[in-house]
Amino acid sequence: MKSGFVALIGRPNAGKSTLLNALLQTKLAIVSDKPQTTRNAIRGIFNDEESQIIFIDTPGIHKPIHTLGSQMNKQAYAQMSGVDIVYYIVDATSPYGSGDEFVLNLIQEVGCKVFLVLNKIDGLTKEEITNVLLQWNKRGNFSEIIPISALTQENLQELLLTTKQHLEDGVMYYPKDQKSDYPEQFIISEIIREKIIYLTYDEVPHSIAVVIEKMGRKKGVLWMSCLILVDRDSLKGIIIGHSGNMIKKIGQLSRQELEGIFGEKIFLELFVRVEKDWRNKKAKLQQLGYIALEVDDE
Ligand SMILES: Nc1nc2c(ncn2[C@@H]2O[C@H](COP(=O)(O)OP(=O)(O)OP(=O)(O)O)[C@@H](O)[C@H]2O)c(=O)[nH]1
Ligand SMILES: [Mg+2]
Repeated sequence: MKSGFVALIGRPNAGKSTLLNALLQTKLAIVSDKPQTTRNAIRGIFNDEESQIIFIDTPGIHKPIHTLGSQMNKQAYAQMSGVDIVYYIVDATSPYGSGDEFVLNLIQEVGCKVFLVLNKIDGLTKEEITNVLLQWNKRGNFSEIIPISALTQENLQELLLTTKQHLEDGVMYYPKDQKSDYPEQFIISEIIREKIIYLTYDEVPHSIAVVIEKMGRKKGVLWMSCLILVDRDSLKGIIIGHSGNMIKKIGQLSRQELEGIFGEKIFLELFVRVEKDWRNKKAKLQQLGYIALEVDDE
């Protein structure tokens, strides 16, 4: 059987997490229209009769302004080595700029095959797709260039097929029925974070973190006590909202989705706490799982 590791690399908002979910046909990573949504490397394990492919979603590479941002970049860089293929995912509808050039230069240095994945082609005409393809073809050396739409799932079978053709025969790394390797608490906190990103604007989505403090079962109801961290006093009021409206909405949307995932009734308790400047505090970032313990920042 064919097996191997594929890292999904690119700038924020290129559609990496949307692609991971589409390839796995499951929501493993949260998605939003605001950049810098993904903060961790997230593994999705694809299985079929002839292959096992471990796809690794990563945070979008960007110019960091906090320690959190530089750690997110580090996580993306770390996934570029030790994999069989890097998918370099770009938004084919947005013009080429200095951010693309920066990531492209990094990508040219990786020691494995690179597929250029031109995403969001649902927004382009055939002629525009051909033009984008020709322009990108001149910019670098890619093993394959594949236009796709992660959103409409156009050309994803082609992407999978080509990927398998490039992988070697290998072993299975995970049991066949396993789709990911993160703990339950991770997806719960991510879904709550996704709802906050959806409901808030400007700096707010970037300034929050969610921690599951306690979970349990009482009288057939799964209850979760969750803490929303904000990095300054003024944001506490925004998350709570007028007469508690915002936190109520966050709770409702999160509960709806979590009940769908867990298939049972959920009671969600949300608290907000100010943790000043948490995005620049290494110990806090470690506690929140945004810095792997073995990573040395100095
Ligand atoms: N039209 C269109 N939109 C897409 C496509 N793929 C992703 N999007 C949208 O692009 C936005 C960003 O998608 P994400 O999957 O969160 O992007 P990402 O690369 O994971 O972003 P970061 O986690 O911030 O690095 C969302 O609004 C998606 O719905 C696509 O193929 N077509
Ligand atoms: Mg993402």
